[in-house]
Amino acid sequence: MADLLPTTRPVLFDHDGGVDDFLSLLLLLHMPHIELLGISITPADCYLETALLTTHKLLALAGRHDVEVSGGNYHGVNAFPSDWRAKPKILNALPDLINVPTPGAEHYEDSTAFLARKLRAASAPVTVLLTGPCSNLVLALEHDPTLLPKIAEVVWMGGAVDVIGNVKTYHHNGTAEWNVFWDPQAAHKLFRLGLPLTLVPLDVTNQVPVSFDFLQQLAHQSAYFYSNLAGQFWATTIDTIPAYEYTYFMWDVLTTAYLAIPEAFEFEQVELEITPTGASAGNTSRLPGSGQWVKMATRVRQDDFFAYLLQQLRQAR
Ligand code: AGV
Ligand code: CA
Repeated sequence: MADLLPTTRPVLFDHDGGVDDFLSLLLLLHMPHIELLGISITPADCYLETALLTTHKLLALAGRHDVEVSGGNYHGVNAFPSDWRAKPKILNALPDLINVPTPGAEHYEDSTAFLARKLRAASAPVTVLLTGPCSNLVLALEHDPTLLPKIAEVVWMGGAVDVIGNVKTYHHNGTAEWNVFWDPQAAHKLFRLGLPLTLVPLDVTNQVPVSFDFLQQLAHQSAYFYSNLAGQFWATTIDTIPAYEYTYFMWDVLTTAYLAIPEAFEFEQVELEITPTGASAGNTSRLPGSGQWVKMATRVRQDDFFAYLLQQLRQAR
């Protein structure tokens, strides 16, 4: 009976090459109800060449050569710190990844053109998962607004609504989250497109820091290939602890898990706007009456989330 078959959900994934972006990719590749239509990369919290390589290596390990990958050439107005961008290169040197062959990373389709092509070709509305800045998507939609109805939902790790931001730099008041701050104008535009938008902001990601306790639990099951690999990935983030402002959180991993365990979250429908310029550029603030309606995640049941991660990472390669 066809109507009893599990339905798959088509997803386009745009990430920006950070360690937790790749942990998100690991999760996504093992979600049975997700049909991954393609991957685009934003050169924000990474250097593009490195991120292309890691993406191809993880797809190769999962036997998913069918998933197409593209690279973004657009750079936002506020670059990420170079130290952060360089950091994920270490992933390609890990023993489990270093010898995984990849296609030459020098030939890639531009991510904006790629997203437009994939949306145009989609036979059903697509969920777009963004774990970096939103520029690639906004550029694609600006260029061809007829693609708007092709989007079922945009799920974005971004923003800091009722909590302080994580941008600490000159000429800024600290109210913004980095994915929004990289290209505040693009975010401002995204929030005027009227798309169904689910936001996973710092308000909720602050509830899931990468902790030694979790990493110990994960290590107890490191006989599983992906538990071991994920443990190695997370271990590279531990030097950002304990300085509070630089604690590494499961920002993108939590956002990706929303696709599988939405019931572990609490949401609030809010009207938001984005400050496009100035000392609070990238701030996501409430604007009752005339903002963009957003489904904003406000809380997550930590135990359910961590249990889900441990369960998924027990899958055999
Ligand atoms: O602001 C969170 C976003 C997430 O998409 N990124 C990291 C995650 O991939 C930026 C970021 C904030 N603090 C950071 C970040 C840190 N200490 N190191 C690297 N990136
Ligand atoms: Ca990211």
